[in-house]
Amino acid sequence: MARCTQLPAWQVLQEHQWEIARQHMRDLFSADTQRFERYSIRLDDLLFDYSKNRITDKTLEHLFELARQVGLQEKITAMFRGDKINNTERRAVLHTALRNRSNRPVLVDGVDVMPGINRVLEQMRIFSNAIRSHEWRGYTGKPISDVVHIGIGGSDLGPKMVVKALTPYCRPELKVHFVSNVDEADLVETIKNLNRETTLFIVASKTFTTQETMTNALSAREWFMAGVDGKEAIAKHFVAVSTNAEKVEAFGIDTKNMFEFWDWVGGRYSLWSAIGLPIAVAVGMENFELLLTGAHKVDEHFRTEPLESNIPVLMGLLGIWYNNFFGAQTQAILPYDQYLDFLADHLQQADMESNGKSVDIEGKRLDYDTGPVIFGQAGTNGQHAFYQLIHQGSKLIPCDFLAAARSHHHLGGHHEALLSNFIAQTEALMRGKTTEEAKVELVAEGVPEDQLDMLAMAKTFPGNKPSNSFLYQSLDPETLGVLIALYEHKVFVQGSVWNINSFDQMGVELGKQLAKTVLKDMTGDESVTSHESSTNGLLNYYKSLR
Ligand code: G6Q
Repeated sequence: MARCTQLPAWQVLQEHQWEIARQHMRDLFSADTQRFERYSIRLDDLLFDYSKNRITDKTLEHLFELARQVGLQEKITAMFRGDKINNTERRAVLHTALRNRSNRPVLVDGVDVMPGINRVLEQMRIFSNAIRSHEWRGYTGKPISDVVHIGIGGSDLGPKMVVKALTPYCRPELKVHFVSNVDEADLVETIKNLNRETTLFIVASKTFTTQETMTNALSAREWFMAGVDGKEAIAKHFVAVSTNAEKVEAFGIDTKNMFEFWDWVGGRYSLWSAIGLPIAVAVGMENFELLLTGAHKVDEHFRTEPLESNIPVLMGLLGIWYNNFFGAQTQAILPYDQYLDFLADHLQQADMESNGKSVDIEGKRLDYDTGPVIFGQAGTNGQHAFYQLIHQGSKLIPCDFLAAARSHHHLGGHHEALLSNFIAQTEALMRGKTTEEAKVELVAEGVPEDQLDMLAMAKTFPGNKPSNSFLYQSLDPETLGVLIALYEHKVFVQGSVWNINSFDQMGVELGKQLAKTVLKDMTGDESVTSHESSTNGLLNYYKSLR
């Protein structure tokens, strides 16, 4: 297949970029009073406003043509159909089947995966109901008050983000904690005030071999057993989520307390599987299913909507426009919602692990930019930190703003202040402030003539900074499902254009491998000489200090 950069649409976009680079969005808005209406899409109550982008009808036409030339529609069909598009691991990619509320059969190697998915969903329902109704009791007969989810990466970030996002749907008497870092401080600080009799651990690991998770799980088991008589108690306090029954059993967890998932669920796409068990426990299975419903709605939209009105397609193509034609290296995720505090962390993994690749699906080295650096923070905090660089720095940073029209709380004034900041920021980034406008303000403030030019330059904002806005009624489980799935498919669109495998993670595997070798070298007191001088030096200095 031809490289995306060799395609006619790519060449056209390169020439078109010269034209657009000279135009200011301020003028595009003045020239077209219908710009917002034309460049925004509704998906039920969610509004996706992409009008504050450096685009014209021509840009969109060329971007859609690029999508057609890379065969995006066929690639979407192949993913939903269960083709083994994760070619390096020879796996299908079917997180969409996990939330397939239509229950339409989905075949992998000729076998429908839906009955298995429904069976695990039922197991999750029974378990989460039992914990929440106090039917499930600890070894001394007390109900569970604290659930500690032990996992890392894809087995941690998704559920952690969702549980935080849905805090208003949680019960104060049932706390869900997350431990991921192998740094003992994480586990120690989490369990230090917990009661063994009322604590339940979920050990979540696709492979059940990950160093961090297994180290934490073993220490958690030790902590638990230190105060308990008899190994049978473990069955009431440890459950596992994994694809590896053998290892789960070897750890000492009864496989009847194991929740299965499958190799066609990538870690960073696994919150919809049993990896989402802490979500079901925290907010109830009905709310977990609403989360699935929201994601399924986006799946149907992504699968069937024409390119021109397809939100993830637009998100992906706009990202490509800045990444590959304007040289933007980053993207900011800016939810104006404290409950979405971990959204940027989750999307950072989803995007950077998926599209942080330098070879195409045929194993050929790429000569163009792929995935952006994703970062972000809940608004308004970022405004008092890194927004300065977005407004006046030398880098182009496309931003995504997200907010709910309604808050879960009713303290007067807060929500209006929050949303006014969101909307004002998108306007300021787009409009900027000319030197002339800055001068007029300074003169009105009585600034002396000799400082006028210098200050006016410092207070000039170039504007023309692109942003997307997502505005919806409230952050409920279904809406959250919608938002996450939109971003998952945006990542897919970009990976499809770049012709990379968005579903393996060799960089993560490397880390897992290296840590084992170095761990071996750390034991004993003898000097290490098997690495280059810096690694030897670090190991030997560590040995001298410990
Ligand atoms: C995600 C990655 C990675 C993975 C963790 C945990 O897509 O594969 O982040 O989720 O390394 O792996 P386990 O679930 O196997 O412990």
